[in-house]
Amino acid sequence: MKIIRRILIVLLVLANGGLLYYTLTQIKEPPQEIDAANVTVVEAREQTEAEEHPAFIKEEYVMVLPEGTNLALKKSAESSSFTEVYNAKKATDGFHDGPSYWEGKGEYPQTLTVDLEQVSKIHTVRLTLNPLPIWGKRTQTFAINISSDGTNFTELVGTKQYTFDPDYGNEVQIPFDEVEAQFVQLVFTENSGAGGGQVAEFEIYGN
Ligand SMILES: [Ca+2]
Repeated sequence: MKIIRRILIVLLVLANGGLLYYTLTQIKEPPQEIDAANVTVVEAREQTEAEEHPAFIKEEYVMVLPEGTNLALKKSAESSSFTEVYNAKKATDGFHDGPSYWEGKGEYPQTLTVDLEQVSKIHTVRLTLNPLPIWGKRTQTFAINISSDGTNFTELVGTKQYTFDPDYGNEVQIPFDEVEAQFVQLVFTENSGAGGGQVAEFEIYGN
C-alpha cells in the first residue's frame, strides 16, 4: 500500500507540474525576434500642449454683428398670436436667453411686427434664439414685409426657410439693399422645433 501511495503522490506532483507549465506557457508568449533592418525609428516631434487631429477640431463660431445700430431694440412689437407668456414684447427687450422670446400660437401664418417709431433706413434683419444647445437646431420659414403706415405692407424678402443652429450662435442674419420703413413684419409659416414661430430677439439694423 505504501508503494501505491507513493506512486499516486508522484503522479499528482507530476500532473500539477504539467498543469503549471501549461498555464505559464499560455500566459507568456515567447519573445519574438526583431530584425533591426526592418525597424523604422520615428522621432516624436516636440509637443508642448494637447493636440487634436484637424478632422476632429470643431470650427469655432465667431459671431459678427451687422453694421450699424439695432433700431428695433426696446421698440414696441405686436404679433398675430402668442403662446403663454411669450408675447411680442419679449422679441425686442434685448435679452436673448431664458424665457425672453416670442412664440406664436395656432394656425400659420403668424406675424411678428416691430414699429421703429419713424421711417428709418434699414439694411439687415437679425433674428436670434436662445444660444444654449438645449435650443436644438431647427428650421423656420418666414417672409419679411415692410410698411410706412403699419397697415399696407409690401414684401421685402420672399418666404424662405432658414436654419437656426446653436453651433452657429442660433442666429440668422438677412441682409438686403437699404430701404426705408417704419414697420417691419415677419410672416412665419413653419418651425421644425415648436408649434409656432419663435424669436428671442428681432433686430433691425440701420446705419
Ligand atoms: Ca428677448
